Amino acid sequence: MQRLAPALRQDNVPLDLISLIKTVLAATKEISFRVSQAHLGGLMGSTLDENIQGEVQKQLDVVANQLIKDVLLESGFVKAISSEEEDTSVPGDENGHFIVSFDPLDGSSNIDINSLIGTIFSIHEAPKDMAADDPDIFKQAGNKQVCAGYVLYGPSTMLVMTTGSGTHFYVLDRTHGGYLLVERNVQIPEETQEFAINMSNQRFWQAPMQDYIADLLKGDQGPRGKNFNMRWIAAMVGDVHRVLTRGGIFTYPADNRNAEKPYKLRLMYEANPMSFLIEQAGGLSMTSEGRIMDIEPTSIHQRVEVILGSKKEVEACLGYYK
Ligand code: FBP
Repeated sequence: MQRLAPALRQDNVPLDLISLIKTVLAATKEISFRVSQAHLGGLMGSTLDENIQGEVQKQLDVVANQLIKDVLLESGFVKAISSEEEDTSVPGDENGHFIVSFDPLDGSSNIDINSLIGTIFSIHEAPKDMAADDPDIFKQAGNKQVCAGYVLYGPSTMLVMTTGSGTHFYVLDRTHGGYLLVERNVQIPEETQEFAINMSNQRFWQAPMQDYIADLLKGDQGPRGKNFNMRWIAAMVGDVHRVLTRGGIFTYPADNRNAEKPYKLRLMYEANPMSFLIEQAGGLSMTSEGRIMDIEPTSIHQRVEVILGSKKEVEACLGYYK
């Protein structure tokens, strides 16, 4: 099996980006170990602090954030970082060629139940004409990402990544401590009979989503003429990995629980990187109004609606919004 660096060189990835990717992944190997030992190391449960999103931080959120932040800021490759666990963007090296947005541990509510969690990252080139401490340095659309990926901490630790030449699967080989390529250019089936949504929010959804899901639940007795199964891992990394592996539709739609906050998932370090991976695997990743990666960001923690997965099923869902 091919190791990471030769696999990236085969995709003509520039050497400085390969070095940055290896830097991010070095931190994920440490996180993978800490996650597996969390109970033994007293790292379960929450801290007393909240992040800027108003979420109580888990101890592992803080540990993972610090590990990634430290290796990136001392690498020399990074002009600035933005993280789910950092209130503002953090300046790095003025000569850094890249900026990195990341969710250190996605699916935090799964930590205490020993379920699937992961690290999500998104890399853009750093604007040369902006200072490292300029908060607008991250106002770049997802369609300008040069790399995106996630590491899933599950039965095996898996890396799923794209640099614009397809979406590839890697597994962390614990014998030599490196990621090995296990599947190149994964392709999402266009059709599916599997959907993922948090059904407990149903009464808060907009009418088109209510109608779309109602027709899925009618199965072969309804207008879709086939039965659909439901899955919800409550960690985007897990639900998206299932979609990349066997197809499906994953959505966190707008809802009216809180008029100030109609959306749940964050654009910069959840929706954009997942969209790059999904599109590179032949799927679609949209809001009910357009392509997620064409959204011009306004803030590093902004939230968006997400409807992604098997091409024909996402199109079917969007048909209800017309
Ligand atoms: P964080 O855990 O990083 O805050 O991410 C948000 C998230 O956990 C997603 O990974 C997941 O898809 C969603 O929230 C689950 O939402 P809910 O709690 O409504 O099931």
